[in-house]
Amino acid sequence: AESAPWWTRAVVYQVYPRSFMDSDGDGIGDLGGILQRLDHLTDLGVDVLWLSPVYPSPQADNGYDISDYTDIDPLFGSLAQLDELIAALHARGMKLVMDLVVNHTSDAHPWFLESKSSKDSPKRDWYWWRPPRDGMAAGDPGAEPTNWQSFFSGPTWTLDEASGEYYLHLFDRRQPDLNWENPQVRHAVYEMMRWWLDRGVDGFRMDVINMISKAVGPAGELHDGPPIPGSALGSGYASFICGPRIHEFLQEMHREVFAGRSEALLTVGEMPGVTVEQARQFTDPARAEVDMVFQFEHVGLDHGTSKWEVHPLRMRDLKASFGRWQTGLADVGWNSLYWDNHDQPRAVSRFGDDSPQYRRDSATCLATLLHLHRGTPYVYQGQELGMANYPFTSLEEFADVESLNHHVHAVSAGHDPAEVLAALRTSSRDNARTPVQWDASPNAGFTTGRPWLAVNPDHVEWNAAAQREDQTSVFAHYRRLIALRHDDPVVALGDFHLLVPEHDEVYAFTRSLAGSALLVVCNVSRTPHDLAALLPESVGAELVLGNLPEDDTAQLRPWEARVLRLP
Ligand code: ISL
Repeated sequence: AESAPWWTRAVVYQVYPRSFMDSDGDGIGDLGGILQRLDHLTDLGVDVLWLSPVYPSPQADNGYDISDYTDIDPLFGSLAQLDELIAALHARGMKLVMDLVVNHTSDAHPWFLESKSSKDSPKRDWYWWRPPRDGMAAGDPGAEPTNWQSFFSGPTWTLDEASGEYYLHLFDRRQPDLNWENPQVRHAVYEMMRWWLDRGVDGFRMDVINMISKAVGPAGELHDGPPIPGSALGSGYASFICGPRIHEFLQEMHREVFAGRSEALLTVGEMPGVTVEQARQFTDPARAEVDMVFQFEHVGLDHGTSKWEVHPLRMRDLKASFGRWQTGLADVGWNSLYWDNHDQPRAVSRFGDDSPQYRRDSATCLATLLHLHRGTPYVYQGQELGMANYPFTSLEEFADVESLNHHVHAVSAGHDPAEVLAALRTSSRDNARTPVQWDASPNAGFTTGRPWLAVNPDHVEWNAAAQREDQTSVFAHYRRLIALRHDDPVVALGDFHLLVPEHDEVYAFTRSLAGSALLVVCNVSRTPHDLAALLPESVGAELVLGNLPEDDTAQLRPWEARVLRLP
């Protein structure tokens, strides 16, 4: 156990800077604000801060569209403040992981401006430029080089009128994809990464890193994907999710950037669509690629044909999915564990029960369930306070490019605007992006100005100031879960074994290591369950951590979670 990497015992806290804390009254969170709130992280006990992008950016996708990789956007502060943050975190025994967004840049990045300037530009080949489809004229409907649909609606190709060619963007048109086939691109990225590590950062969260390799033929051919039902477009997944050179690129990156210093670092690759088998390869230490990946299977279980059509999560599906990931990465590789991030609606509203009666209990129950799995847990800002989805009522309240693009496309395709709005309300990423609720004052202590996105009105009750004083709060429960991982090697490293896989309302498993074992039981429903009948081994076991006041009955109360030590 002593020889296991440090991040097997660590908990990561994600800061989405624009919504964390505003120090200068412009309504947008900033580095100064993070520096003011470091005690919150220390008190919670987290080990690593992952900072979403703070680089210069036109902010088309809130910083995931970068126009300069080696500076800080004045909106957020300065390089000097970033240095201050690194030093302050290190002084508190925490590490800083930066977001690395290198599948694409902003269309305002000098590389793209140069690439776009002419077909003969030395940087033309740094991005994916293609002529219209054979026999078609630039701008004709369907003349795009492939039929791929963008993650943010519409085609993945935008025409540049001046050259008559299209450029590729898997996301918004203001996020052109870099061409990783070009070694100059790769080496420019590696140089930038070394520059940040030399500055003191402790690793990277790599944005959609499994999309950097595209399936491209010897003459530059790209291929249409299967049509998407009800759309003129197709899915390009087979061409860009874990493409043919992905392992080669990550291994090269490791050699060029991390070699010799990887042990102190944390690298996590964000990988939509990754399978367990692929993740096992990505995270096999012997292959030297990344430490762990963010997989998406569990956050897709409640999706219909798209993320905009959701149904309630079936607990058996979650168990089967988590179970396969736990087993698949048991002897080789490592899991990351998350419910929430800046792209997902709030878990307490989505998988829990955010009614007044059960909000606290379901938030702490879901937290216990996740944190007791084997893997590195990630806490997204506000999750530790039980922050919930926002009560959106009109389109004007949304800011997210994905939501706004979806609305335009869905309405122009003939969908009922009221239904599109209802889908945004449930599934929009803006649910996760409302400002952190520090206290009960008018802007929740987030800003003295006008917040860029509305503060949730529930902040008068749900806020950090109230919870820090309260030993029964969501915050206090997270603190105990994090301490437990630090203190108990069974939590960090124990083998996982799923129990009662078919049960719809009780999620149970054991963790065991060197003769020591924990039993974790979570009632993910409003119905009480007879624990002794369901899991007789629980009778008489010592309670290590629970989310409700201790009682000696064998009734598992609504949304109750217990961590028990087996004799
Ligand atoms: O958010 C999603 C689903 O609603 C995903 O499709 C998301 O776009 C995908 O997980 C990739 O996310 C990352 O890259 C995007 C950026 O918008 C996200 O914020 C980021 O986490 C493009 O850089």
